[in-house]
Amino acid sequence: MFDPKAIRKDFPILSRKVNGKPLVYLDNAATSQKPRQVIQALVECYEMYNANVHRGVHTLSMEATERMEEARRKVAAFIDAPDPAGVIFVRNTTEAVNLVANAWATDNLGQGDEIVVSEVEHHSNLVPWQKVASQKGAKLKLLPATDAGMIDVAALDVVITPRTRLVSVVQTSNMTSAINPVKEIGRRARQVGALFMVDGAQSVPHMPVSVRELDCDFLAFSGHKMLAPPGIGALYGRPAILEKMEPFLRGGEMVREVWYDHATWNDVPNKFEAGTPNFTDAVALGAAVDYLNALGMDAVRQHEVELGAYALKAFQELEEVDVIGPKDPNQRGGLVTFTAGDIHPHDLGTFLDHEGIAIRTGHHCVMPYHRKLGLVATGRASFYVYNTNDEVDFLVETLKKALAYFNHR
Ligand code: C6P
Repeated sequence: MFDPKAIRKDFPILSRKVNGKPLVYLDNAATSQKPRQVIQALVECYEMYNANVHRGVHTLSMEATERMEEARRKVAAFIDAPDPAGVIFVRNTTEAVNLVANAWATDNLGQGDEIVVSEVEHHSNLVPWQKVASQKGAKLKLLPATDAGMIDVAALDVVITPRTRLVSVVQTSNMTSAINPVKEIGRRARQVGALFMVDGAQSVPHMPVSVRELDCDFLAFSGHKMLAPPGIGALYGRPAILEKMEPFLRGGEMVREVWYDHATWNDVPNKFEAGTPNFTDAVALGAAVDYLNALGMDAVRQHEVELGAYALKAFQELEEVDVIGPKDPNQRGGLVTFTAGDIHPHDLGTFLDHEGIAIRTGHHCVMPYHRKLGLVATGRASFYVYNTNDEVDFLVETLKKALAYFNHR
């Protein structure tokens, strides 16, 4: 049985106090906390088999290499990738998008070609495309969102055209919480012969995601949002496409043979992992995958749907508070973004922090869509496997106090 109260015991940080109050950590969309099992995997790396990978004939190096490759196989299985060679370890989602922008788009886009993203994208899936578009004379187009903050399928045929070469969209929005109709978007991309990329930063940690089912060419995600350390993430790429791409970064490890004036490339995925990789954190990501698999991703998703539904209902008690995004908890990820009349979210965030509650306030790196809604900042509570209804109750009760305080100053 999925029991968040039992799960909490695996997370040492959750028993600390903040400002003299028990920590209520509701900033999981920014980064998640880490269970003992992941921390222990890191400690074991450094205590038992720390060495450079893919470079030594000595035992430690071979053990470290095997552990990293085992982690790659775990990550591949987690996203249902047919071949672990399609999993490239990167620092985070941002680096994954930049890899595709620099190693695929710069070589494959020309004047008048189109890159399609949506208007709810995180800056990571927008700013890299702005650069390639301006370099190559390509056009950056936006899929609009519905009033509920979900990418509007009605616009697919208009925005995605035979000139479109790449479509890259976020699966679960870190602002509106909407789970976008990515399969349909991918189908339309394929219809016009475009590649299809998915930003899975907020979906892969929270629900079953299958690259086979999505039929995507690229999927990007970050380890730190799924119980692993920061500085490790993955880009899945369809191996046949990765084979044809030029490397992103050049140097050691990504080469097969080097002469003074030229070089040939290593196999995929090593071709895209220049320099010494962050293998200890890759191993810890493997441990995080083990932990999530033991919980079961269907159960993780179910827990967040229930918690989200509970939070949406509880937020209705808060008079001035407006929740952004779909009303149906089944169409949302486990995060609730909100405004509270004229009260600045930073003031609310500071008030909550005094009570030990961590939420995120600001534009959440989704500045253009905030601007489109006429907002400068919002508050956001985001949930994960260890959060409970009691914490939602405490959040709502504290928000009530905050609203009373700021409205009667
Ligand atoms: N969103 C948030 O608080 P990185 O920083 O590279 O690990 O992930 C970038 C990223 C890309 N796409 C989406 C949908 C995201 O939510 C994020 C990270 C965090 O919302 C930090 S800004």
